[in-house]
Amino acid sequence: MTLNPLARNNRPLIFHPRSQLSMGVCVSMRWMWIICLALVGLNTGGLRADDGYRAWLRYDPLDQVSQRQAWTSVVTGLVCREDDPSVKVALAELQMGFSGLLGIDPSVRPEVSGSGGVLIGTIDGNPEIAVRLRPEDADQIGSEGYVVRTYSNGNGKPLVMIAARSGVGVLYGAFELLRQVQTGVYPHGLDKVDQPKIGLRMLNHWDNLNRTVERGYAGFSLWEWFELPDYVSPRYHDYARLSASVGINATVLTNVNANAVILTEAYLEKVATLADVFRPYGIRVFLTARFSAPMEIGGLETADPLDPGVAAWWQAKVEEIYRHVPDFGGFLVKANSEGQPGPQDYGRSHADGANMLADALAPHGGSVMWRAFVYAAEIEMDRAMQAYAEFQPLDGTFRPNVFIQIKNGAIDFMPTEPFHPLFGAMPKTRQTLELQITQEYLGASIHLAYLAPMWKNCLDADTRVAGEGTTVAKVIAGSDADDGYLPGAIAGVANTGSNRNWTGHPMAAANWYAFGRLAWNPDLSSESVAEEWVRMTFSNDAHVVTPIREMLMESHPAVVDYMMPLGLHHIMAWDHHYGPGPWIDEGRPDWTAVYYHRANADGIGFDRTVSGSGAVSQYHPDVAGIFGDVDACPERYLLWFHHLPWNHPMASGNDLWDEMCLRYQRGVDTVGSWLEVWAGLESSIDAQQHNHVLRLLTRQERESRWWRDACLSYFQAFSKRPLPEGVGAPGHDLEYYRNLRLRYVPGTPSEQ
Ligand code: GCW
Repeated sequence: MTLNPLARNNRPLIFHPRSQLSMGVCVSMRWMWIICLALVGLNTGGLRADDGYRAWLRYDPLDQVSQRQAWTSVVTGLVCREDDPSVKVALAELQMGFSGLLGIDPSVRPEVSGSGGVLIGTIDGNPEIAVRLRPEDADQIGSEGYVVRTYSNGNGKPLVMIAARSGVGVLYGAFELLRQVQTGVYPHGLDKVDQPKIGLRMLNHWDNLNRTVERGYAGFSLWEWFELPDYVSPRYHDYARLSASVGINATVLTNVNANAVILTEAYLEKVATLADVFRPYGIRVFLTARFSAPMEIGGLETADPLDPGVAAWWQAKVEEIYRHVPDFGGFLVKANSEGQPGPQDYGRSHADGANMLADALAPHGGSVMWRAFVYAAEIEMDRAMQAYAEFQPLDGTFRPNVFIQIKNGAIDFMPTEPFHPLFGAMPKTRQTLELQITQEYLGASIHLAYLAPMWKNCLDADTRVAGEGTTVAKVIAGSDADDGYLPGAIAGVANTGSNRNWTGHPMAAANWYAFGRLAWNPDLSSESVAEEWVRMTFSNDAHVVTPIREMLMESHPAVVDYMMPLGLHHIMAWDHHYGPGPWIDEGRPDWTAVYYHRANADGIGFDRTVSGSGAVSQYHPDVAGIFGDVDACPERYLLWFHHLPWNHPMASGNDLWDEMCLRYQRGVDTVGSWLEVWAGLESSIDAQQHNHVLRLLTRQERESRWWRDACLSYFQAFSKRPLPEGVGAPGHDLEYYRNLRLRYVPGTPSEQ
């Protein structure tokens, strides 16, 4: 079999990011490689121009000569005899990767020979693989996992094998092998057997059909709906490659604030084209379903889920979708939330609505992701308690193909939030953890905030619901055990857009990367994931890896410090959510800031203990005991659960007011310290990337002071206390900060 990925139509441009050269003009890989090496050797920074398009799949020549030689002597060819579409893209990726990393153009041959090489394929598709596997391997790789192992090939020439049960497992194995090479590993002794811990690993795009992206900060939507289905942008392939490289296996193309037009025939043809591109990469397409679609595009008088005509309409619609997309994943639904239509419009329950759609999808193998993000201003109950109150009693009433999709916390993707009490509290229902990769409340694509540590706080949180160790990660992963949780899913609201570098902030790509890696294995540490990303994106040089990894690790705590320390939440500006707005007190109460911080002359914080709103009682008693006890409550959630006097003594020895001020200052100082660190990397990082990040960090430092000054000026009016020593004085009075008005912040729905 010959497979030349460079000759395919619509091939991504990814291999030549430095220029706009298409694959067609890439005649001599060897020459290009030599030129690349020369440029790296010159190391003048200015000569190189990396626009970030390749993200972490850069495949630049390995800088360690001994490592390059070691791999070059192993990759003497690619051994593959399968025609499976996923195996083919794996092969193409390996060719592309090795061409770039090693400067070789390995040929493909059908059989293992004495000269070593990389053997790639499925267990059933190639007997040469089956004979090499260890008996225990097959049990450890499931349907999507892989074995990546180096064997001695008898005559001293090592053979690397990538084996899996499925084509997509082979693809994941290929990406794993390339990751190993990219991060500085040598071939000798390589032995990795792995499979994902969570079955469904999804991106959720909040992309509108006019290509604006709700809370999207990296340009317009990736999906060029008007050009589709005729023109198929090469970016779709590269999106799929990048996503598959971290194990993402599903994507919801459209905004949860849904438009029924996506379900019309003309759009389904476009969706089918995207699904065709994504399929070989193991990515299934889902769509958002607007609950009132039967009325809006179906001409029905009602969307009542118990109306047989409505159910029949959805059934027919689903059949139509499957004619276009045979492996369609299903629907994601935001119903009766923030003005979206839903079953409650007809006096029906969330289960009635979800089950009606689930019944339509079940015969085709599709699922419903039904969001639990519901709250209403008319309800007196603490907003943090409303989703639990609505959904928990419905446990056991949902069809097996319904997943309840729950945000990591009970309010809304705040900079820090305790885990949502629904996790583990619905043992008869599949649950999806929804994280936000896009930085709606964390500085959009302007501020550096590496989110893995925040996500880990949720994934590792011990719900205790089924005994100690019942972490959120375990709940959503589920198990086959009879008394175990049903396998669930994980979803991340995407931070990608039409910007050349995908995510706006060059460092925000780390969040796309980390989401996938943690979805694959929530047990990975944030730090190890950060390190992988830095190595793949920038360099294996310790002088680059260590400082950038440290910056990443410091970033989320720093942003929390200068925005909303000690469990403060929802004190951001109205509507666009970008800057500070602790003074917001108009409009529906649960959209104000004062509802949440409750600052007054006595103190600050939301009392959610049993003597307050009682929200702690929605957790397992052990957890409620911790959160509800002011002395046991982790400080990062203190004001989430407690209203405390300004002079409340803190662990540091400071009182609450001083501690709060010092946290704001600490955040500012941390960002300030990065400016120096980053400046020191100038000669080691591509000039374009370096300058872009430098500009953003400079703005972040300025805006961290804006947050500090605006919030402390506001809270000081209640505390009536001076700023402690070491805390910078605000440059303006409170009125100035209150009157600052930002216009046209990207991603703001009211301005789109
Ligand atoms: O965080 C809020 C956002 C809305 C979003 C909503 C949701 C898609 O401000 O823009 O709408 O959450 O998650 O549904």
